[in-house]
Amino acid sequence: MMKSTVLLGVPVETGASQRGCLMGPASLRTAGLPETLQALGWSVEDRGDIEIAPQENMPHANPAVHNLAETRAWIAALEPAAYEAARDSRLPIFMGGDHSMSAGTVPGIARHAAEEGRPLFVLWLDAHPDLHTLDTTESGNLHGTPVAYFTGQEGFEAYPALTDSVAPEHMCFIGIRSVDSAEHKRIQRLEMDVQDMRAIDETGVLVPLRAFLDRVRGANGRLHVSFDVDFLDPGIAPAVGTTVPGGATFREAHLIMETLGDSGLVGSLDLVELNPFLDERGRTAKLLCDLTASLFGRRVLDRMTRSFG
Ligand code: B3U
Ligand code: MN
Ligand code: MN
Repeated sequence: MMKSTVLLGVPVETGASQRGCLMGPASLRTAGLPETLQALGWSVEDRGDIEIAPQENMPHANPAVHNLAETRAWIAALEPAAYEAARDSRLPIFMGGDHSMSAGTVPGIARHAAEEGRPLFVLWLDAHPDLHTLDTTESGNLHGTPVAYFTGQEGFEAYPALTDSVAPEHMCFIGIRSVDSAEHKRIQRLEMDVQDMRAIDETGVLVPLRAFLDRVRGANGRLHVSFDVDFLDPGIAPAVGTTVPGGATFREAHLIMETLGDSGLVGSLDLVELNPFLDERGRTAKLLCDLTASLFGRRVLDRMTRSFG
């Protein structure tokens, strides 16, 4: 199990506002993700891409909601696949694909964590909190719903029944800078740990990150990291359909990934919302690959840490 990873491609784009995330897994492979991890001493098992069968249209009371049947099918396919990837490797990577896929990967990881008797914590690196229910989403783009679903909020009768949820107090969001009013109310009601860009400007990224990692360690928790490309500033990561100005810098992002790697607490990773159709000569895919390398132990110089044995 030591330094073993399973890669799983999730070519889903029906949750996003624009097409193109379908090509995300291929782009990450082309950027050399498997070889990069191997060069860092990891054994890599690429399980290829998950597929779902064609779906019949499934209407919803909220007329904005679209591609509901596809999302439901992706969740149903991903929950067991994520569970198995976590059971079989130290740190599986789910290569998206739009962020609706986390409605499948996180519950699968949560089931595995529950079997281990450990609470699951989730770090959400994103411009958006993705905290809509099917009733509150205005765009109807279902990549805006995974967190509300896997934290067990009401209004998800149309999604598969949730076996294992994530406690709202086990969430931490960093990079948030685009919040709809229904999401804002939910953040306040659930008292979630949400670090917006102002917080990062005031304290730097390490203060909230270390506080969260201390909570995970203190609870003997397992940590899932969900990395949305729009967490990054559009100037360094153009390949995403929902760019929001003022994102994380190159150095902030690497520092976060290095700190996460040093902690030894991360048990699984989503790389989501990469839209290669919008990329410039592969630069966003390559950046994601390098950020993943930082999480998996690549360092410029050694430090007194030993995260992966
Ligand atoms: N909250 C908006 C915008 C959004 C963009 N990307 C995500 N959300 N994940 C919405 O459409 O739900
Ligand atoms: Mn997102
Ligand atoms: Mn986002």
